[in-house]
Amino acid sequence: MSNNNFQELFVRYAKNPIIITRDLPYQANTVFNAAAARMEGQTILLIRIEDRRGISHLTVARSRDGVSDWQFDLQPTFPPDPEHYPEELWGVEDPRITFMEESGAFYFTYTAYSLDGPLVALAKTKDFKQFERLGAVLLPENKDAALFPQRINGRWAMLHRPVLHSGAHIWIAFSPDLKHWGDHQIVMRARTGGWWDANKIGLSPQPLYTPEGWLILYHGVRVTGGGVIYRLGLALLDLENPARLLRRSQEWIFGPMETYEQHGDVDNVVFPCGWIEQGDEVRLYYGGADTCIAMATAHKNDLLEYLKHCPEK
Ligand code: BMA
Repeated sequence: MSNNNFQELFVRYAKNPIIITRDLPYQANTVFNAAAARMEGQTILLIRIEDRRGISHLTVARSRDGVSDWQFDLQPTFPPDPEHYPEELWGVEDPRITFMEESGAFYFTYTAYSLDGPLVALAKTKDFKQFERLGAVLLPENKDAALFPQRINGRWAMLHRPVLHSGAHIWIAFSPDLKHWGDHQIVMRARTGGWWDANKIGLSPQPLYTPEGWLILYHGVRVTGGGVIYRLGLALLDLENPARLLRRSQEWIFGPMETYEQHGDVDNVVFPCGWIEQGDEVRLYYGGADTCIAMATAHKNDLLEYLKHCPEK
């Protein structure tokens, strides 16, 4: 008998991928990396669509059950606006939504692809119909940012991922007003050498509150002779001081295994930008091979239990 029946923490939805380019109401190159939120009994995905020029925009998709019958906005919901925001010259990408309890509004970070490289921009909405831009908040080269849902010791906090001489690591920044960010500190470094998360890591979806700490899912980018592989690991940050890393998985817990994750515009990529909680279940929405959107579920308690057995840091 095979003993090869390891239980995965995240279980793929049987009918993945849940959204492909042909589902869209207009022509495009690909649909992928989507942010996720729940609003008025619906799952909202803010999906990244790359048009046939190569420029990305964001479009809203709504579904009651979060896996089928998606209603798409008929035109790009959040197109780049380089006339007023020059940093959006080559598109807007990879949003991460955080519902801010204090203002009852959804804020989302996104990557603005500027002439000088990708940078972190911020926008706000209450209904996913009208949007207010807060502009560029962090200089290039920086991406993979997401806000925490509440003030921490009086200040807003955001994880982000600048690219530096030593590699690409996850940092934290603080702000009194969501506009001006400072007090930058490294939270988690990319490992080195042969590790799956050597040299380049980045935050995946927004941080999730748990009584035991902020639950973090991050991607590691392994460079191989055959190209790069994007895989995911877990970490836990201190609730009161999220600059403090409590636990970090050694092994990756989710990686490209299915055809729709292994083959596409960019092979071997799983890239989540959003997850939502429904009871104890966490639903993870991720881009597969930069070409489709897929979903996988896990139990929050299983993720925390797994982390308890991971080393401190
Ligand atoms: C990253 C981002 C993601 C993309 C990934 C794999 O740097 O650009 O949007 O999914 O690369 O191509």
